[in-house]
Amino acid sequence: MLGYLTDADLKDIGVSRIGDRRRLLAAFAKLAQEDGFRVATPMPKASATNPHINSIGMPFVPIPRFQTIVGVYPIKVAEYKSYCQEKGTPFPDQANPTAENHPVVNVTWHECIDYCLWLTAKERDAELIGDDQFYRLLTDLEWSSAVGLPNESEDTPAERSKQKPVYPWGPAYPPRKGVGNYHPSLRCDDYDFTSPVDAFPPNERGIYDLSGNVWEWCMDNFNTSRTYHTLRGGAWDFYGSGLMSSARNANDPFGKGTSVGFRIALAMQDTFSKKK
Ligand SMILES: [Ca+2]
Repeated sequence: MLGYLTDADLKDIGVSRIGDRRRLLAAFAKLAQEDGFRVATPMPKASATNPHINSIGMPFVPIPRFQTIVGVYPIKVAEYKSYCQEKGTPFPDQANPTAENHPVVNVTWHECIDYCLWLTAKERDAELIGDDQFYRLLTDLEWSSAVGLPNESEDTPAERSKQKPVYPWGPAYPPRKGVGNYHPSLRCDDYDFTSPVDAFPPNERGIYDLSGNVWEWCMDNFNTSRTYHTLRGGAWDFYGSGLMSSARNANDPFGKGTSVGFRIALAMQDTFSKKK
């Protein structure tokens, strides 16, 4: 289980030394500590064409190399509004024109973790997920798997950034029309700010919006200073090499931005998304 992971285990999944380990453990180590043999709860069955749909209607699909299943879309405005209403917290000012099916922005890393904890507790209470399963952000390496990158051997997201010079749409820059929502100067889409999460075709794993629209918070710290957390995917206000599949960005976990949102995953606690 998560609390007993060794440094080697954490390094294996990309959060060793760079992960906010204490926060991760405190946040998710709610697991019953009884002695004896435990049977792991099976992960929901899902495929690229037949996603698992959770209790609030979110689809999840598998990714290569990990047990984790990941959200097909970033968290939408409508979903985050429902959460804020249930929690009694104010919905963040989106600053720019948006709609219910656009990704929510202006959320801090810590607020995204709180969202994951809320959904985990909700589905555990309803006995829809086991007490060895939980929602969280994707790890940096899971995000790479989702976007189609091979295994990356560098230790930190900062060191992995832009090491593989390919874009989600192919090897050549700039993007052609209709592949994603990027900076208005590229003239490859019709959106000045965010766009609906399903405005562009999904990748071969059935995942939408990994490239462009909004940066997505990941679990991991960016580098060994442990000051900033990792962002992936580029956004509506970005162009250039920052749109590479392997590009990483970073921000203060208490910071927020009009082009920063998040995507969630359903993971196993006892292995913390150990490789298959
Ligand atoms: Ca655009």
